Amino acid sequence: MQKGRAFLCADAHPEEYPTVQAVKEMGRLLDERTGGRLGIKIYAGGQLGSERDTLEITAFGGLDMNRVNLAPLNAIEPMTVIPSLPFLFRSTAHMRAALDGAPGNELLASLNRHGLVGLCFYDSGERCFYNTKRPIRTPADMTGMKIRVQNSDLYVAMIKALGADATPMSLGEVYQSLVQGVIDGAENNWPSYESGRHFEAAPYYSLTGHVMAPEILVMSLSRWNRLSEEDQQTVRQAARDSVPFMRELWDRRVDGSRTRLLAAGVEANEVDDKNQFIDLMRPVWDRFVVTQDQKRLVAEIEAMGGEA
Ligand code: GTR
Repeated sequence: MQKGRAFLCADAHPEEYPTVQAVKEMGRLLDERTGGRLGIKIYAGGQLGSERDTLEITAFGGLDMNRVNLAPLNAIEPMTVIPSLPFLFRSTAHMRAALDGAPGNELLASLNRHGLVGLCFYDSGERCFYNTKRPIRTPADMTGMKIRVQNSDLYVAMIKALGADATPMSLGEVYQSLVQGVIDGAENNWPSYESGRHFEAAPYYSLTGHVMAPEILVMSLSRWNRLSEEDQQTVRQAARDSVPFMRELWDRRVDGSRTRLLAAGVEANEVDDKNQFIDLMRPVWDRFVVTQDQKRLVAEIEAMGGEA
């Protein structure tokens, strides 16, 4: 069968990162299931630009696919703030149940009105604070700290609620900014903290686990509309089938990153009382959950079981 042009996909992470490997697996499945007619070529390591920029290009049809975090979508589609709300998910099982179920499907579909097709969610674990100065045990330890956040008003509000200063910037700028003291810290999961080498400059990792927002794989709606219905089904199914593959890689990678970083001298600490963080951060929900649809979806997710 004739080989078609592979879908071009961007990812901010390096080649070996689980998100990149998962999209490659999806490409392998597409290739296998269409006799080589469909496939994916992935540009890893942020070589095509920041998540915010590549998302815009994808929405305009200049790029076929993009694997991003939900944060840069927050300004585009208000429903995407929901899985990013601090302390929404009670556990990994709860997060997975919500995203695999009706709430996840509704969120994926909400992107259609913005020139994007949501294909699937990938895990991103728990985001925690890390910094160059000291262990964060209480919110007071963060007073006045300059914390890098993703380009999302919700994240800016979360940091302000803790009494720290938020500095939005793209992932690619974080390492240099930590080294040069432009920022004091940032927040992310263990694998990103490792792969960006942020731990070298910011060795204090404090286990706040304040956000469990997933990653998302999106496709350009204009590219999608040029596929036959059968190919659309094949693409959707291959994306879905790459999720369990990713979760397995992810769980192993979180353990691996944690073990390697602790051995490399990272000082990880539990916070004194998570409720102090919850009490300060939870009120930002009221500012970002305003529409009836958002409120309904939050209630739906909160009512779900899934805590294993
Ligand atoms: C990572 C995520 C990236 C990016 C990054 C960031 O956890 O996988 O897509 O959003 O965080 O903080 O910019």
